[in-house]
Amino acid sequence: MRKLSNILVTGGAGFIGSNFIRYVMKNTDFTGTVINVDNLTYAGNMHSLKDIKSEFGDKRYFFEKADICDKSKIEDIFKKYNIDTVVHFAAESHVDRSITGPEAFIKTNVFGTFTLLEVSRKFWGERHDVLFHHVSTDEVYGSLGDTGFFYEDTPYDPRSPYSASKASSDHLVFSYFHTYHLPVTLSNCSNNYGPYHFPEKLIPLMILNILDEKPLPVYGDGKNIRDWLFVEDHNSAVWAVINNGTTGEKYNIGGENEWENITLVHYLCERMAHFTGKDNDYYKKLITYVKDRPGHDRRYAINCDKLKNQLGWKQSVDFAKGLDKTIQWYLSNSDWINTVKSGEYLKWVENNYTARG
Ligand code: NAD
Ligand code: TDX
Repeated sequence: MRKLSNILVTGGAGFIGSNFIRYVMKNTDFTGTVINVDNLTYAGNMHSLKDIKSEFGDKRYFFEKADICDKSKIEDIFKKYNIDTVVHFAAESHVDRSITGPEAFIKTNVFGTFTLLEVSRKFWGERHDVLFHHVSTDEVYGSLGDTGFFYEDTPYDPRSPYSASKASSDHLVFSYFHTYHLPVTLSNCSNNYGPYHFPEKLIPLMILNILDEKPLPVYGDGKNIRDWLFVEDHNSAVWAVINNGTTGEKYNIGGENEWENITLVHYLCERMAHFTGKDNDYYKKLITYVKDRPGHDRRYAINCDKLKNQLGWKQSVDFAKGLDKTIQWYLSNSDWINTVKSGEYLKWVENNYTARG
């Protein structure tokens, strides 16, 4: 087990990063300090960490507003907090946005990761008791047909500017391991869902549109398949890797839980009807097929035996429970929803769906 003291979490105001900080502070025996570095793009939300700030703020939890591309600011943060661990979540994360505006993805996901690697290398020198953990995605492996799984040694075949930028960052991370012996680990995870998920992504978008009785846009024929994992289970896996993973290695993380989009949307409509006291099929009339996402990957499916066998990880929340928990969270957190809706989100949805027709 590694000794982690001062963990720099990038992108900690985003969906998975904020859940990670909550998981580490509340569900583990970690006694050190977390420094959240985030430049608060449209996807960053300080409201997602209100409870953490009031319980641990300025004692064991610190926030620094900074762009990961800003080398001198990141250097200052490394010095100020004597960082020994980096858990790198910060990214532009939405495939649709990468299609309409790829530049930000190259900047943050490629150049930002490079900047963090450079600062880590310089600050840590030859140290072995430090770690750079890079959080990546299963999308780097490309698209599957009806059968098969992504394994850790599946060749990379990214199809969208988003997945290409994540693939580039993965390669950079391993290049720093091989060239400079920087201690690194990497994880490639499938689709997450859960509380604090920004409502441009399928599940929270559908939940909020159902609440407003707005159309539920399903891309193409609705038969694309994703593997869904509750966000806390992703974070327990990242925690297992940074504590016990082998440097220079990558670990797949997945839910072993494949759903066709249209089947998932039907199920979501039924669960929402259950919670809002409507007839089972009431919300299904909102389902609207729209133009497909260009280059839409057909199927993702992850094999995560390495993580399970080598690090003893297992998921703790099955999909039915996790989805109900998620719906209930959105139903009881209208303050959070309102902060999100007052920002850039609404503008983007309007433009995006007008464009898609
Ligand atoms: P998100 O979009 O919800 O959050 C990203 C966060 O990064 C935001 O708080 C944003 O403000 C911050 N950020 C963006 N650019 C930055 C910059 N230049 N400097 C500093 N901060 C910046 O994303 P997420 O869904 O939480 O994803 C987190 C990570 O997990 C990403 O690396 C993503 O590729 C990966 N991932 C996500 C999923 C998923 O299903 N969401 C699955 C697998 C892997
Ligand atoms: O309105 C929608 N209608 C629809 O049919 C949206 C937003 C999505 N979809 C489809 C596209 C995908 O097949 O649903 C599926 C899931 O879409 P997203 O939620 O946008 O996720 P995806 O593109 O699969 O990528 C996600 O998982 C991997 C995250 O956004 C990435 O950051 C992560 O790396």
